[in-house]
Amino acid sequence: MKALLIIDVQPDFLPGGRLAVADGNAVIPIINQLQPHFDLVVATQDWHPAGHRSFASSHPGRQPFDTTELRGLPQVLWPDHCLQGTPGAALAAALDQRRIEAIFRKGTDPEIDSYSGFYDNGRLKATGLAHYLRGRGVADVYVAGLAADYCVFYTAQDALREGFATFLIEDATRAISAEGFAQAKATLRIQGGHLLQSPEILDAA
Ligand code: VGL
Ligand code: ZN
Repeated sequence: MKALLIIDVQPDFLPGGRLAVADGNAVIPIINQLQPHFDLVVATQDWHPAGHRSFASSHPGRQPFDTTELRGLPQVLWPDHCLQGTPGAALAAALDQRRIEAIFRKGTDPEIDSYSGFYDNGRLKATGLAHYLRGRGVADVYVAGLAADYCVFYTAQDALREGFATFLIEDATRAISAEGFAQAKATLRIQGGHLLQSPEILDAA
């Protein structure tokens, strides 16, 4: 069984949003076209409480995109984004939600960031996604969405660690930093992940 994981396709990560990823809208029609080619489609939502420790606004004197440490882990300080229940945290209106069977929310613990759809950054708590996928007989996990160098990358890395054959669909993601994504791709290759383009799925027999 093949699953498509749609990561954080939320207005706050799209142009005009609070943590906009350049050209982020481009992933939506590709993801919509991809969905019927999978046995299972799952989405994640970044879903932060007000005052989350990953927000620069929670650290007096610090600016968005400064770096610091949180619980001993390196942490980028982000603009406030994806506040629980706000329009910026919804799934994007243009995303076809009909085939999405489950939505996993992350970043809900105010004290720790959570890039991966599987675990928080300290791997202290699981979201339940790995068990869910195994329970549905999934062996192959394809990852798409935003942002390529953060939540998509961390999700793909955890999928590998959890023993899934893992594929990152390059044209179905966009990055905050091009260098960050180049590094992420190199890391995934070393760890046994696969990189591919959507036509390889769409044009397959
Ligand atoms: C993300 C930064 C902060 C993402 C989420 O979805 O890639 N990036 N929170
Ligand atoms: Zn976040």
